[in-house]
This record gives sequence, C-alpha cells and structure tokens, in this order.
Amino acid sequence: MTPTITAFERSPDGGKGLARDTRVRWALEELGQAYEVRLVSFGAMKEPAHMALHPFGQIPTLQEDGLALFETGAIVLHLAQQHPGLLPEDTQARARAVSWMFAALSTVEPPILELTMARLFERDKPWHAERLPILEARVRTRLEQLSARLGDAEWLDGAFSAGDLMMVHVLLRLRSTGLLDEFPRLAAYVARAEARPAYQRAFAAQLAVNTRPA
Ligand code: GTB
Repeated sequence: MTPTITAFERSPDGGKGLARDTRVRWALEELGQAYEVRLVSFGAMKEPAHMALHPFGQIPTLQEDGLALFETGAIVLHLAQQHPGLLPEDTQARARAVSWMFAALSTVEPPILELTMARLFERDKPWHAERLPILEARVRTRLEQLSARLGDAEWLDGAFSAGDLMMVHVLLRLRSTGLLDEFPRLAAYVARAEARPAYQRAFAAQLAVNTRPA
C-alpha cells in the first residue's frame, strides 16, 4: 500500500524545505518508495480527525496499512527498517546509524530550535540582545563537536544513512543564521547531502506545494 504523509497546506517558510515533512519525503525518495501527500491547514491540524493521528496536532504523519505514525524520528526509522537503503545491514553499524538519528533529534536539534525560535519570536523582548549570544554559543559548541567528529569523512559513519539524513535536515535550519558557514566541513557535508538526487526530488516536491497559486 502506498503510504500517505501529511504536510502543511502552505509552509510558513514558503518552500525552503525546513518543515519536517521534507525529512520524510527525502527518506521515501532515498528508499525509492512512492507516496501520497495529504495537505493540512493549521486549523485542520487541531481538528479531532488530525489529533487522532497526531496527539500534538502537527505534521508530518505517515499512514500505511492501518498503521499511523507521528514524529519524524519514528517515521524515518520505520521506513528505513522496512526498505533497504538508509540503514546498514551490519547490526552494529545499524545501531550506530540509529545513534546518529537520535543525536540529531535530541542533542543537536534542541539548541538549534531554541536559537531559531528566539530569532523569530523573541526579537521584541528586552532580554533578546543578551540571550541571543548565549543561544548561539550553545549551537556553536555542538557544531564544533560535530565537525570534529565528521573530520574529512563524507558521512558520519560510513555510507550515507538515516543518521545523515536527519542530521542534515536539522542543520539546514541554521542556514539563515550564517552559523553553518563558520564550520566549512559541516557546510560541505550539508551541501553534499543537498546534492543527492533524492533530496532534490523531495525539495522540489515540497516547493511545488508551497509555491502553487492560492
Ligand atoms: N518532533 C516533531 C517531529 O519531528 O515530527 C515536531 C513536529 C513539528 O514541529 N511539526 C511542525 C508543526 O506541525 C511543522 S515542522 N507545527 C504546527 C503546530 O505545531 O501547530 C516545524 C517547522 C515549521 C515551520 C518552519 N518554517 O517555516 O521554517 C520550519 C519548521
């Protein structure tokens, strides 16, 4: 059965690919799996029908064969376990790739989210100018550590995996801050991932949705 994912009817980023359905689209493209997309408005996301699928009223979700999933980590992991291409066969290498998925979502993404939220929604606060460098420093610490671990390797642990997919999508959120450019190895890592045909297809698909005439 072809899976159906949900995505913003129109993403606030206007098609920059930062909304999290792009991660799921990218994984499906890497795995060569066809998918359908159901677009939802901000209002519809909080209606009972969508809340039944996603307890926090968000996108993306994935429905397939009677299974409904939410959380991009769970969705991408499920897809990568079902189809070859995003997780190594070797048990230990597979476990390390999953560690990178968790690292992306629970160690690298939170400080990036804090920073991007502060830049977007806290500009008018009297403490904004003081808080911003603190949040930037937290992000820099993670980027330094990640860059040191990546070194001159192409991907985080051997072949491109779901760990890289998740990490790159998390890092993309930093592009507008300029912080990524302070770490040339990470900037090159992100550019390598963006050049992958599967990413290009996923990006183009979400762009088409987010730039279509109203
Ligand atoms: N932890 C969840 C996951 O990984 O699936 C987080 C899901 C999530 O945050 N979904 C967001 C959502 O549905 C969309 S992606 N928000 C609506 C709501 O909560 O009511 C977050 C996002 C939104 C917009 C941009 N942007 O415009 O740049 C980037 C990312």
